[in-house]
Amino acid sequence: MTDEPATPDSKLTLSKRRWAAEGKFLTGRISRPEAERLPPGQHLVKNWPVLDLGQQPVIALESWRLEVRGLVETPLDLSWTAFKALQQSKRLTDIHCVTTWSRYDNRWEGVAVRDLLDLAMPKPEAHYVMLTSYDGYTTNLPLADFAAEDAILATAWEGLPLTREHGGPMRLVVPHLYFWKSAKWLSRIDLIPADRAGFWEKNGYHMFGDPWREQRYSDD
Ligand SMILES: Nc1nc2c(c(=O)[nH]1)N[C@H]1C(S)=C(S)[C@@H](COP(=O)(O)O)O[C@H]1N2
Ligand SMILES: [Mo]
Repeated sequence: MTDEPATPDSKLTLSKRRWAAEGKFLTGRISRPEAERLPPGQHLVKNWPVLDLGQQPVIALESWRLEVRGLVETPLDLSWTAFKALQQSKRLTDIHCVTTWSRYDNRWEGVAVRDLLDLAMPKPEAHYVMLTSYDGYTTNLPLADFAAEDAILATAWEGLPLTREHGGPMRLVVPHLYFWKSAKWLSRIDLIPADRAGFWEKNGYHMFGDPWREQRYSDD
């Protein structure tokens, strides 16, 4: 947060100051020794498996929208053009899927979650997010983890547009949680006061899903 807004008491400044004061958005910043890079019970793959509910929606860029709603100062309803006009960022991250495969060093491009949240400005009572996708998929996570420094709304992988099977035109990537939290074909982000279960979370998966604590199922 090096860019200081011109007006010192703008809503943006207030919002950022509040996040800093609450220590928000810090929990996802993780640097681990190389020996702990692979979470317990995981094995490395070189390919990139496809996993979803079996229905891969076709979304024309002209009709694509991303909505940010709920406990925010500024609800957003972005077209593809508006989304691509936002600050573009790159991230290099690992993937850890609950089905035990991990994949190192994925190069993503897109919009950093933090940059989107800076526009929407979460209210103080926003503590969780519910994500909804074009295939009807939902998943939940704490706002602080959604806003992790390396979380990105990705439109490209390894320099190429994200393919439809992997969630194109845009998917979320939250590297420090199991990959089921990384919604493909994301269409809507709801900021909510308390945790609610998404699709897999209702079906026995863990509410948080930390790979290093092997939080695979709700009783783990
Ligand atoms: N919209 C949507 N997102 C989704 C899913 C899904 O079924 N629908 N599956 C999740 C699961 S369980 C995993 S492991 C990853 C798989 O992403 P990939 O197919 O790109 O490997 O997407 C996650 N995001
Ligand atoms: Mo998964």
